Amino acid sequence: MNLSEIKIVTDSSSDMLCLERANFSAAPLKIITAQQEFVDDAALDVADMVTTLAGYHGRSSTACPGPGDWLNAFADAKYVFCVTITSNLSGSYNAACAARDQYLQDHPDRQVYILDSLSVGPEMQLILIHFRNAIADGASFEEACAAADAYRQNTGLLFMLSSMRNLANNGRVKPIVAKAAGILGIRAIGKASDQGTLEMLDKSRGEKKALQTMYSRMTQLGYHGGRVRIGHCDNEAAAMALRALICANYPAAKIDCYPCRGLCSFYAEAGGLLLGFEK
Ligand code: X90
Repeated sequence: MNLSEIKIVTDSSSDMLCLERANFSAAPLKIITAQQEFVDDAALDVADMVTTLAGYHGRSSTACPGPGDWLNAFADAKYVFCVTITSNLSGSYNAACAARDQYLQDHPDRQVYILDSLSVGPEMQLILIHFRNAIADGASFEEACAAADAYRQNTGLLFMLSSMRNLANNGRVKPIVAKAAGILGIRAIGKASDQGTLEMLDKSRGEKKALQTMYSRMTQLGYHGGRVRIGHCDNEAAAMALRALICANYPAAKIDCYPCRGLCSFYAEAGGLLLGFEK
């Protein structure tokens, strides 16, 4: 199987704008206020969006890609491998499935595989990279899809948030859960549950303690030196500090840090960290 025959597709909650050595496309989510709509694509000025939203006190919400957006992303590929944000927090997966049904009706000879990541951001990136590597290593399309599906069982996502206001306002967590993260100086730490929802684990006072807690949680969950990706919302220092904690014990670990794009910045809010890792 050749990578040039395959389109690797995701939505913008993966924070990925391109994927080396692959035909790649991301269907954008949108961040919406009464005044403005931010399309989460490569052209979005994320820092400007965060500043604008910080000064805006009206209602804000998000919208997932529709089937038409997904069809645009599939373009004209013979093989499509697609990873979506968790179906338990977004309609993105359902829209992608509707797009697949349409695509296969129009082109019965093609193949489309949709994988519900039950996660977001950096864990989606790990799955996308794993699929690409499997194909590059000579797997068939079916084999690489199965490998990505199996791999997903062995990756995890932890988060650290200092505000859960946007998550609560948009019904993604109960207000009572969000309250803990609203207290000044408190960082809420949690993980993506097996059902692809937010599961709270700890409340830490101060960032330094919070990062240590994140590190011990990831080792408890089975991390032992594999690949890691850390997304941060305007908090590179925390991402670097977490990387240093991991490196101190696993000097050979492959760890990449990156700034979140629009959707993750909206929900993780300023200071937030998203940690994807191999178990
Ligand atoms: O369809 C839509 O409008 C998108 C809704 C997305 C809602 C959740 C985004 C979460 C972003 C926040 C912390 C990590 C939570 C992980 C749970 C699986 C990041």
